[in-house]
Amino acid sequence: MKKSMLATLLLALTTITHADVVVHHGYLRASAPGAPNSAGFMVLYNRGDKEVALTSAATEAAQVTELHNHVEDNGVMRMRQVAHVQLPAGAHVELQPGGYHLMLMGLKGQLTEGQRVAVTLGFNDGSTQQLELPVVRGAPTRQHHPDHQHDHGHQPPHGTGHQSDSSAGHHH
Ligand SMILES: [Cu+2]
Repeated sequence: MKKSMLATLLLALTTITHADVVVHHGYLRASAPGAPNSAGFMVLYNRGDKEVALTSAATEAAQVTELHNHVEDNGVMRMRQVAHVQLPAGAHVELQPGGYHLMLMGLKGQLTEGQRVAVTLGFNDGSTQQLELPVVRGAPTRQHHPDHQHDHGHQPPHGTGHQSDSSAGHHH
């Protein structure tokens, strides 16, 4: 009994499993001083044979934690809150910059590299999963480049293959 508890604890230090969902590569993005928000990313692997949905996330580090996605709206990526993130059976679903993410809003303190933050995930089957995510600085982010539109008036002509016409004009 004790042995299995210890094994569970040791397992918990690396990967915590519940509801057949395994979480890999989880982290929270370090925040700038005074910044109100941060985001969390991870890979969720549903190793079960039933679809599961991630329906909530919570952490003491922020007032509110929402599930967000990025959607393209007229060429501009915008964040939208989503009610759930579907995890099909056998699938890896990535929460990553520019896509699904945990949105931490109203940070109670700056998130600095090296911290570890407890995060609780909730699933649609009523189960929850406790994570302890490291805070990482300089994680890959998708930059929002200002849209640089090239002028459309100078598109190179296409399809003007020069036919070499050796008949050199029509003779009457
Ligand atoms: Cu967001």
